[in-house]
Amino acid sequence: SKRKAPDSNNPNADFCDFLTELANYEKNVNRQMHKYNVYRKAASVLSKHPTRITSGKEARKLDGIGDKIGKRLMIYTTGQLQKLVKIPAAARKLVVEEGIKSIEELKNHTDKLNHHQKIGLRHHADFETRIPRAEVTVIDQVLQKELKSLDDGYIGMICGSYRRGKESSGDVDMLLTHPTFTSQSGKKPTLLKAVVKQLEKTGFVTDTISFGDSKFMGVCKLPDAEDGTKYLYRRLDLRIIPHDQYFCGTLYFTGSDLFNKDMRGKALEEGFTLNEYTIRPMGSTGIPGEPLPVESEEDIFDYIGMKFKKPSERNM
Ligand code: DCP
Ligand code: MG
Ligand code: MN
Repeated sequence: SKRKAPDSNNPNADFCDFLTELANYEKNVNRQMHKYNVYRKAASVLSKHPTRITSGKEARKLDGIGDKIGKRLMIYTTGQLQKLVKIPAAARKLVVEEGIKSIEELKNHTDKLNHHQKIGLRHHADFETRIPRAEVTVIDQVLQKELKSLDDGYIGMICGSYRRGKESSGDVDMLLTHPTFTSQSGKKPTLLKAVVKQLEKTGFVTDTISFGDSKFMGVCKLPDAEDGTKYLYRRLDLRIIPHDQYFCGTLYFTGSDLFNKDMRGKALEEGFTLNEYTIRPMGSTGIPGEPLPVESEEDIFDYIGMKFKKPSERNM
């Protein structure tokens, strides 16, 4: 991963990249969502600071940057932490507790890792490599074809950073629905199971990290292309949402996460509660009412008096 040198737009750009990297590490490897949010917030605050930060003390004066992050930033400038950031999963702990110093060494100690961490270690180099947009497009084609082969009713859309138009993605996020699955019909665990089973059968899905009734997290890989191009292993997230909740689902799953937070805040100001399933009016009692009818993402923006933003305008 490349870090930009400080530039005139953001004199702390390299610090911001570093914090974003730590944030993603906490999210993707350690699943520490709280730490992830803390780092994201710090990066965002720092990106708006007009001058180059030169000391931990100075950093700590900023809103959202505490002792720990201030210290980390200063250690980062001395280059010590740059090495540690590259090491995945339980590695940091092992580095400290067992004296294991490299990925290669760690590969001989997999007994200390759980299933999820083993997958992370096995594919750690691949997972660190961002997915070019063109490859996500090919993945989309594969997924659409397999959905169709199962049942014409499936609707699948890749959301996340890809739908926001990003030139590369950290993972692939597909949202699924099916007309026979509604909030009234109740859970249909077989619908997602059938998809994953099919994708495993074709060899496209190679690993499962976690698998619930409505959410699959795993690993996929495209078959080698005719011209010999070999693809990397990629993180794949699948979610199935009831048909009548599809647009709240696509809005949520398209993000960005910060955009979602902002929009949920605006909804609350306007007296609505918005989540990945529904938008509901908040009564004067503070108890949410019945879900409002939603026929499109535009409807959701309309309810809360917000000008519609295309996915590419949601990169916050
Ligand atoms: N999401 C959210 N809040 C979270 C996590 C996720 O609102 N804490 C939503 C918004 C994200 C979407 O889910 O855009 C997909 O999550 P990802 O972690 O895959 O994020 P992106 O796809 O946006 O970025 P990346 O390219 O890193 O995958
Ligand atoms: Mg994503
Ligand atoms: Mn994802």
